[in-house]
Amino acid sequence: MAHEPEDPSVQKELPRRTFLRNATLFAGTVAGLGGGLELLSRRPGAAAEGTLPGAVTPAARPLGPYDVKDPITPYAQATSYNNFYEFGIDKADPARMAGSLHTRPWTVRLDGEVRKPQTVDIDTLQSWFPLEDRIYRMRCVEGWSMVMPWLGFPLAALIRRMEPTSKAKYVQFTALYDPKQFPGQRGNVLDWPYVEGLRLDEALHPLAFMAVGLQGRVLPGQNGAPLRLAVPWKYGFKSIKSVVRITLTEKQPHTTWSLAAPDEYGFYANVNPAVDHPRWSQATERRIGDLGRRKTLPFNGYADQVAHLYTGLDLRRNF
Ligand SMILES: Nc1nc2c(c(=O)[nH]1)N[C@H]1C(S)=C(S)[C@@H](COP(=O)(O)O)O[C@H]1N2
Ligand SMILES: [Mo]
Repeated sequence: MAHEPEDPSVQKELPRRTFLRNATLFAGTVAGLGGGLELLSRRPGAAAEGTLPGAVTPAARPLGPYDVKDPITPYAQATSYNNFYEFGIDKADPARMAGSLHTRPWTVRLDGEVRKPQTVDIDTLQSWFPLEDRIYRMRCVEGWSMVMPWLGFPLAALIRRMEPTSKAKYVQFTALYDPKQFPGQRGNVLDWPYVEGLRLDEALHPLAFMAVGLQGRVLPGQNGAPLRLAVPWKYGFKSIKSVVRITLTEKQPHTTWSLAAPDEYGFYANVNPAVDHPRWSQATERRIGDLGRRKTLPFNGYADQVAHLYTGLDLRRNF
């Protein structure tokens, strides 16, 4: 199984996608999540509970150093056009199926090369950090992109709290494995559970973020509730959803897409318009909501902030 190119000119037999088909389904998913109002009310400048649907427009606050100025992708589109293969391979499957995912109670295992391995409840984990807003670009390897207003905390804050040993060089993330909740896991379209990884210095970069909310609301199931990674300078598949385990490792961890197709998806997966996917160009992308295509930027436009992490690394070989 592989990603599909987004540009219909690449594979003409692909059906045209309808983006708004399931736009009305997200409301039930959001309302059903426990802990959500508490989470939102702890957020500085959060909207009152009553305004939950259509709440805080992140653009209404001053932009911070980690925000992009691009117009944000409408919530209805960001929550109805998704890749989340645990729910199915169609872009509409996650929104349609997300009601089967129960995100409370939920625990996250923090282990590996750390001083004190532990299993922590998601609400406790969230309470460790002040929640921040981040407006990030998200560029899928298939050639489409969105602008996502996340709510969450820097991954670095969590890793510091885990107290890495001197052997820790990488971070491995594991998503939930539960075929009862994830219909896609009843088949073997990918090896389950979905796993991802970062080098420790990448994970400690201030842009690497753990999201628990989207556009001022509790993260919907289809976007990776209750906890998902957001690494905006890498292709979207690195940003693993519905995380249950974070493990510090000495060796480079396995990652789902590079196991599935090692010649197509590398460990680094930095957005790079100069390195084409074997089956399509990565030079351009379509911003969801736009008609035309735009140029893809090196490191998804975050080169000034992250390029230094890769000095001396051949980005063609380490794609
Ligand atoms: N657990 C899990 N995480 C995942 C995926 C997945 O199939 N399973 N898909 C990835 C891909 S390919 C992309 S593009 C993004 C999409 O995130 P979004 O739906 O919130 O835009 O999630 C990533 N995280
Ligand atoms: Mo993707």
